[in-house]
Amino acid sequence: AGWLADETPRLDSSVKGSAFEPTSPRATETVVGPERTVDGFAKAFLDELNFEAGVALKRSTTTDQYLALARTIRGYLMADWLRTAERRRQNPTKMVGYLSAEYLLGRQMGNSLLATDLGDIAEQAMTSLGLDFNLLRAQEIEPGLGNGGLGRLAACFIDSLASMDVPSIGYGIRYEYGIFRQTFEEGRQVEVPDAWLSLGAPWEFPHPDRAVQVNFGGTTEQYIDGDGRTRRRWLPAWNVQGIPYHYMVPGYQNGVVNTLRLWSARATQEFDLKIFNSGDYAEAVRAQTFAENISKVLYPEDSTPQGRELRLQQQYFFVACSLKDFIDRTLEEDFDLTRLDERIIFQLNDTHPVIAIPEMMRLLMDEHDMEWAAAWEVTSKCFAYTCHTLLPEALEVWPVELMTRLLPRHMEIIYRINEEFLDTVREAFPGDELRVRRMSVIQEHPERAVRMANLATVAGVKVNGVAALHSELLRDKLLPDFAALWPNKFTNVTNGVTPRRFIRLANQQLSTLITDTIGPGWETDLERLRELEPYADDAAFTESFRQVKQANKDRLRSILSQRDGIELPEHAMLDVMVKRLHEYKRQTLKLLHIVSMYDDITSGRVRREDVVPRTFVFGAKAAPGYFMAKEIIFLINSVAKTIAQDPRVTDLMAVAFPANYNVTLANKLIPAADLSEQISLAGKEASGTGNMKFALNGALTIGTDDGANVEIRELVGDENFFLFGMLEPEVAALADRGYTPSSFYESNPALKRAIDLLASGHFTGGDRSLAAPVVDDLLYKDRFMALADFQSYLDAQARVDAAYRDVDGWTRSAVLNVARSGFFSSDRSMRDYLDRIWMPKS
Ligand code: HBZ
Repeated sequence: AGWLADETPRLDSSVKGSAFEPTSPRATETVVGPERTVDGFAKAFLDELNFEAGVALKRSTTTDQYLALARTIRGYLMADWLRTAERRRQNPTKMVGYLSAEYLLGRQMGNSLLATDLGDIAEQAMTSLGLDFNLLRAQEIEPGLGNGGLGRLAACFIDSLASMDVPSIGYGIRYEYGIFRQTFEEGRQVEVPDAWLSLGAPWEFPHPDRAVQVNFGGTTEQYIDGDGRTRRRWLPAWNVQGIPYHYMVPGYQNGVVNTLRLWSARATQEFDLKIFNSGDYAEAVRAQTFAENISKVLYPEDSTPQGRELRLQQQYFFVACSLKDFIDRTLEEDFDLTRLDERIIFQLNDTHPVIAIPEMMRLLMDEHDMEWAAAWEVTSKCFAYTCHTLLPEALEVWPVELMTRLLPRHMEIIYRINEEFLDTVREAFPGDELRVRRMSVIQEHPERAVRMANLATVAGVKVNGVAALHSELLRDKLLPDFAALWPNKFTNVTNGVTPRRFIRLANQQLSTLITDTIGPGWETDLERLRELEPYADDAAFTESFRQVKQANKDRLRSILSQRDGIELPEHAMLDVMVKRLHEYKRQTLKLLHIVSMYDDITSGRVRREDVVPRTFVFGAKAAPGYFMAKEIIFLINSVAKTIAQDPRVTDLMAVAFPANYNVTLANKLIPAADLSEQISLAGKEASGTGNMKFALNGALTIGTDDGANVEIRELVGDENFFLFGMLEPEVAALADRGYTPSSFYESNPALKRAIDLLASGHFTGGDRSLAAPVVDDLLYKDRFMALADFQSYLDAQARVDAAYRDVDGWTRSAVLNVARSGFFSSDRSMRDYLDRIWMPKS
């Protein structure tokens, strides 16, 4: 990347005084949206179609109509958006800056209609124009700018912050390609690029006029400033521009619209021109492509960071844009930066944005003339860090060599932060050099590298895990040395999900039933679901509740039939496992249960009339480079196919694996589920959030004592939750003793039969080698102890069958799951962040 090496370094990367600065306004404007009537909506829609898109209704395509509909809805949010922004400018208070490399937003149209309460008007307006409203809604490609739980959590959080009117802004990356589209070819995952912008992007507002420059590479040097002080500065080698794209984040029917600001990379124009003028047109275009690669694609690895240069470029890119945006444009002009913490707290969504810490130091010192001590004083009050994992291999480390090459000034700053930090450690624990090495921000082996979690913990005001158990293990097992030094830095905020998208939008019938029963308002006060408890024994209510579940199942059957050509039986327990494909989540354990059930039926070991018919649904994407995860997908598809073709079992079991599980599909699947599978090895799933969505939609959980399952079980009650498996301390003890999976195989006949049948090639067209990668791993490694938990899982599944046969008992439990899960609203999570991290009282 030396193509800018001979460019004169530009230390001043600000574009102040550009077109961004508003010219002094004279008129006071009142922004009024279109009229909230069917005619008003229809007129606004036609205006969009005719005057913005330049298309006549009778010549318009479905895409034209979808785009015009989206822009029309957007128009209704505009006045609230401008008013929210102005109100915040007039009354500057401390803000939350949510820094996240991922936002898994899901479709925008339904959510915008819900926020504005325009659903009925919009539908009638479309009908009045002879258009199919639902067909138009189905055109939207969801922005899949995230991998899984972490990205979806960010989306839930900004929804809650807007619904609670918390002054906040989300910062992230506008990937041109989001999470890949998953297809199956002969049962194997094939990834297709997600061209989510291809139809046009009606929900975003590009602001190329507000570009921010971001520097990379080069060297640093010492110099004497005008006051005779010795200082250091960065002489970068190349740069790109960040173009902000604004997205509306509407609160739920409260007149608040916050902003999500996503950055897109462009080549720096002056630079292009320079090469262009030198006559090398091809080189100019190449340079442009190079720059734009930075925001081109979301990395689809969700737990094994590959340490790729482009990934670090992405992280620094969006963080540098965001900090600059906040300081130069959001903060009042001439604000005293030594008091920055009175205006902002940046929440770091995992380690991905942690490079923001040295960047803030650099900005304050190199660009705002602050001394180290003052800069550190304020920087160490402006960030808080959320950890989302417990797997050591998931913690990001960046090789010093790479960091020095890409961000030399930041590397210097990190060294100094570390030096001062290690002095503190030595003072607190004299003579304990082993501890010093463990805690250092720099690891020495296997290569010198920056430990981003350590950096975040050193600089952050707080460090939090995402469920009670996880926060405990984070403090006591992952970062115990830090907890010994700073016990009060560690806290917990249990995750939550937005009830707007995951109940109101996803499950309209349940929402209506709830509102009819306890009245409106529960959508923003989810603990009110408790008021449903007495109805768990009310015959009329439980009958309606069952009907809602059945209607959701019927809808799912028709969706899967249309979408994937999967035909599901009408009456069967719907048993669902949807989440990223990961060994620790143990989709293989689910598969062993299915194979075992199949074997029991086909071998006549159980009587057919004793079998509770089940439909198993999987949804899971595997990271493209994760070999074992892809083999597991292949094996699930192989089992599904064999079962579908075996007349001995088709009336009793079916396995569906619709491709490309995403937020849109989750919204159809979760409301239909009877049973929610949350079966990770205890101590490995930080929280889970799917588990919360299922409980809130009246599915019962079969789960381990892991992540937020623990809290779900505590709240809904043991008798309404199917617990199985080792507890975390038992897992740790077994690992210490030495785990031998084959001993479980040898000593458990049911397990042996299931594994032997898988290994036999029965599900893989007689080819044993096709099942071997998964089977051999289970028998000889089984890092996540699926075999050790197998019997306990089978026993719990037997309890599930028995419970399901008791229709009234099951419905009662399902109702109680809904009634007692209000705690899992992301509104509550936001209150906890406010109380414990962002605005603590003391
Ligand atoms: O974050 C998940 C946890 O596995 C899950 O337990 C938790 O509920 C959820 C929200 O806190 N973690 C992720 O989803 N992680 C990622 O998606 C990821 C993405 C890129 C990475 C690393 C992890 O480089």
